[in-house]
Amino acid sequence: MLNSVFKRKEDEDQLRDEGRLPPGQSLTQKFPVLHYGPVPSFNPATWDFRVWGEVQEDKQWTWDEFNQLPRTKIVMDIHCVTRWSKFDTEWEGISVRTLVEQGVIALNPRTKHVLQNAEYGFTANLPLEIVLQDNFLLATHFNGEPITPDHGYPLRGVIGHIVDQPDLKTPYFWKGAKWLRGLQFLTEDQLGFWEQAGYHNEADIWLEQRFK
Ligand SMILES: Nc1nc2c(c(=O)[nH]1)N[C@H]1C(S)=C(S)[C@@H](COP(=O)(O)O)O[C@H]1N2
Ligand SMILES: [Mo]
Repeated sequence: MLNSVFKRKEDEDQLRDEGRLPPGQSLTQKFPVLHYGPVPSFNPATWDFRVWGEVQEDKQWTWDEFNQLPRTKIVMDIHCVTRWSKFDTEWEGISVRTLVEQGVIALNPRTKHVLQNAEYGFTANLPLEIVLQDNFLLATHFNGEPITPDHGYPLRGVIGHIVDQPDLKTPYFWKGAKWLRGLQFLTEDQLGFWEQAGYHNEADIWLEQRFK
């Protein structure tokens, strides 16, 4: 027990030395669960994923169809605004940029923003630029296993820091919506659930943009 406390501190100091610990954050070995409201149940027969708004053609996929889309794996450090950081987390799922590159999603030239739409009307907004980066994924798997119900099963947005790509903009982890059901593409920004509640719109982890 005491050993693991010292180990945590040691690991944290090392990550700080490596420049991987953003200001005001501390390392956790756990994976805390944070959200507003209840955990929704998943029915593969009725679940769908929608893409709409400023796209040339709206899309709608069943769970089976969604799982035929090309898959990507990334390793990221994730940083929660409540001050925990978790390092070297592995996510597998669907990259929005890949869908755009392969013509599965055809954006309008004026598209600038994306609103993740989740169960119970929860939303999280990001600039299109960030959604198309390597560090944003529509994730079905965490560390090789399907995401657990608490963490967003069957699908969630994830955003984090990729060590080898330090120039990618990295917002706090709340900008990934759990129980994700669709992406709404927009010309004008629209604040998400936590952003309307006073959290920072850009939410850059290095600039410590926690609240407005
Ligand atoms: N659908 C939904 N997604 C959500 C939230 C929420 O309330 N509802 N909260 C966000 C917040 S504030 C955080 S910190 C992360 C937490 O993810 P975790 O529970 O997997 O750690 O989920 C984000 N995604
Ligand atoms: Mo959060």
